Amino acid sequence: MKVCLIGLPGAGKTTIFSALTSVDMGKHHLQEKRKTVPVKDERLENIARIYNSNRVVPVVLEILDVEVREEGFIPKAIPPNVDALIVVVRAFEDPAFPLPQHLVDPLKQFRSVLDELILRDLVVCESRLEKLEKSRGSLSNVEQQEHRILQKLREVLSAGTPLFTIEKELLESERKIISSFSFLSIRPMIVVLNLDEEKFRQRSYPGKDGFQEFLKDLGVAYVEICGKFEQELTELPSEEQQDFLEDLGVSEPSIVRMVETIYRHMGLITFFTADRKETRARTLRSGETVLRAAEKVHSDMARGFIRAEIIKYEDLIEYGSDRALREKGLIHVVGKEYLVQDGDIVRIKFNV
Ligand SMILES: Nc1nc2c(ncn2[C@@H]2O[C@H](COP(=O)(O)OP(=O)(O)OP(=O)(O)O)[C@@H](O)[C@H]2O)c(=O)[nH]1
Ligand SMILES: [Mg+2]
Repeated sequence: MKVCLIGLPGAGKTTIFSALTSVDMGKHHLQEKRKTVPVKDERLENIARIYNSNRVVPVVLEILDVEVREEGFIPKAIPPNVDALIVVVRAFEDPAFPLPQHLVDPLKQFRSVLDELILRDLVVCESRLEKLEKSRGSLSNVEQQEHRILQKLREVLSAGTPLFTIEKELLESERKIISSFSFLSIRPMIVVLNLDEEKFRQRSYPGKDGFQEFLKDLGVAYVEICGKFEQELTELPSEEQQDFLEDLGVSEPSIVRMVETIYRHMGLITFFTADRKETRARTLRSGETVLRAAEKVHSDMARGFIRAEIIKYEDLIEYGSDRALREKGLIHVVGKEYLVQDGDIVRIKFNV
């Protein structure tokens, strides 16, 4: 999974990147501005212990901190395969990096980033529509469909609305057609509110209620982080970090809270594959079938899918071995339509 940090210059993107990834900010400009962090999941080790796996492979989250272009708030090139956008909004004062007066309000900051995303999508949409309209008489069926969808999208964007608000209504065939445009505003969005220590401790800042309400109505997830404080913590030994976090009033580092927010917002679940060789965590969207899970493991498994065996995590922990589970009838044989649940241990039987 891949996420990209965007936001106003000086909003604290690099500070938060460093807090989330423990990349040294001083060396940040020398390093690649992308880092993968393992997604912590205690179930993984527990499963691996039972199967005596040689290798344990967590889900990884890749975080990107891309350069902002001269004007505007969004990097010129957001990689097309980014799964979600993390919009950093600033609610701290820093006389060395003042914000323009009209952008001090978090909602206005967010709105200006959102408007830029929408505008960029609109430009892409219109330029393609123009081309299609030029050859109006000789469009293929697919092009006619494309024309119809793009008109619909243009209407949404022209009203100042991001595309993610209608993403769920699209047909699979429509999604496929528009995927090549790599629209920006179609991706799930999570706001990271970057607070200074005082405001973070008070859990309050000017405009908070209105901002949260706006995001909720629009369908954007929200998480508060004390960026600078946590960035500084990453420079301490990990035993000391926990005490400082507790002093700040949080039980876990912001990376944990952010991953949780991303999972919840995107409706993601975790399933596992496990044997002697390796125990591995993988993600799926809630409501996806075991055939889709097979596809994620290996395309051959999906192609030659016969059936799957499902073990519930709690059952595995309680009974401790495949043998005991089998005796209790707790290894469930399912067909390709089975909807995978969070915590399922999935074993695909296939033949190619
Ligand atoms: N007081 C305070 N300062 C912060 C906080 N977070 C970031 N800063 C400071 O704000 C300045 C800008 O932060 P960056 O992380 O570089 O911002 P950015 O979004 O990466 O900026 P660009 O890369 O220029 O777009 C730095 O001097 C940070 O130290 C915070 O929570 N409190
Ligand atoms: Mg930066």
